[in-house]
Amino acid sequence: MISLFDPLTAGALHLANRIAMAPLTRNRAPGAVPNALMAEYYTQRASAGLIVTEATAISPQGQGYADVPGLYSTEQLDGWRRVTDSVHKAGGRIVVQLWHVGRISHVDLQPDHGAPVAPSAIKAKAQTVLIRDGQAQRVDTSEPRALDAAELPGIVRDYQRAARNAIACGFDGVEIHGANGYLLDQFLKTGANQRDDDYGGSVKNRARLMLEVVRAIADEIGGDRTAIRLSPVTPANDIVDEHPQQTFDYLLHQLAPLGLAYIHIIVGATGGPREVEGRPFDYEALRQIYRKGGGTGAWMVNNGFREKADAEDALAKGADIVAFGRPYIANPDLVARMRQDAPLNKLDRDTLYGGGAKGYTDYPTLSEA
Ligand code: 8OZ
Repeated sequence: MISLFDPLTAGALHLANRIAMAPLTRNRAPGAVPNALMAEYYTQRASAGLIVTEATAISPQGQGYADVPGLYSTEQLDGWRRVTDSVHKAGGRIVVQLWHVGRISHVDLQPDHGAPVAPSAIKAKAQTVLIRDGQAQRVDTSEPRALDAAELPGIVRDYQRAARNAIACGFDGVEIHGANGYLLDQFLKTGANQRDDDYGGSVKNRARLMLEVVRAIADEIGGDRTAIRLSPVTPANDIVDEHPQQTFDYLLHQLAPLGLAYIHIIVGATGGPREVEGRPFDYEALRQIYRKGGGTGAWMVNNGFREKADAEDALAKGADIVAFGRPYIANPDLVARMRQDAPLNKLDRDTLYGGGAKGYTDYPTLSEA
C-alpha cells in the first residue's frame, strides 16, 4: 500500500512525501509584496512534500483582493526570492500559484480604477475583500467588461512572464490557477462565457485560453515544472458549467500530452462538501482519460482532507498526492503530526484573512505544545 510518507517524483519535482500544502489566500502582503513574515510562515511548513503558495497575481489587472501578492515587479520578485531561499534551506519544495482573477475583482483594485475583465460582461454574484480605513471589508465584485480577442495574447504573455519570473526567483515550478471561478475557469465554463468568437461556444473554444496559457508556460519553463489546479463542479465565485464532465474530459485529454508535473483537482465544492447537489461528476473517469492520453503527471486531490485514513484512502483509489488546506494553516508540522497520529491544532477562523503574526506564524508545533 502507498503511504502518505512515501517519496514521489512529479515531473521535475522531487517530493519527500505525498502531503502537499494547498494554496491558501491569507492577505498578508500589503502593497502586494511578499515579506519576511510570509517567509517565516512558509518555512515553518517546509516539511510538506510540496508547498503551493497562495494565489499570486500575474499582473496588476489580475489582482482582485486586498493584500494578496504579485509576481510582476522587481520588489515582489526580491520578496519571493527570500521566501524560496528560506524554504529550500529548510529542505522544502515550493511552487507558486499563478492567478488572474478575471471578473472577481473590484474597480478599487484595478489599474486606473477600470472595470475588471472577463470573457463576457456578466457580473458574478460574488464578493471580494477590500481594506477600507484599515479594516478588511467584504464588498460585491464590480461589473466586468468583456475582453477583446486582441487583448488575449497579452494575457497569455503575462502568464508566461510570471512563470519566467517564478523560476528566476527560485521557485521549483508553477501551478496555474485554473479553478474556483477565476479568469481561466470563467472562459472554460458556460455560466460566464457567452462569447461568439474563437474563445466561446464549443468546449474546444472555451478551453482555448486555458490551453494556450498552459502551453506557453510549458514552453517557457518546461512542462515538468508546470502544473494546473482545476475545480470541475465548484460553485465558488458563482461559476457553473452546463456539462462539466464533457468539458473536463476534453480538457484533460488535451493536457495529457504536455508532460505536466501534476494535475490538482478540487473534489466538489471548494472548502465545502466533496459531493455537490445537482452536479454529479466522475473523477475516476477523468483520471482515466488523462492516463489513457499519455498523461504522466502526478494526480493531486484536495478538499476537506483532515484524517490520515481519509487521505490514504484517496491514495489507494489512485491519487498520488493529497493537498491539505485548513489543517496546514493550523499545523505547521502537519507531516510530523500525521506520522505520529498526533492531534491537530484547532483552526482560528477569525485570523484567516489579513492581520499579522496572530493565527499565521504562531500555531505551535508538537515540540512547542
Ligand atoms: C479565499 C479567499 C480569497 C481567494 C480561491 C484564491 O478560492 C482563492 C481565494 C480563497 O482559489
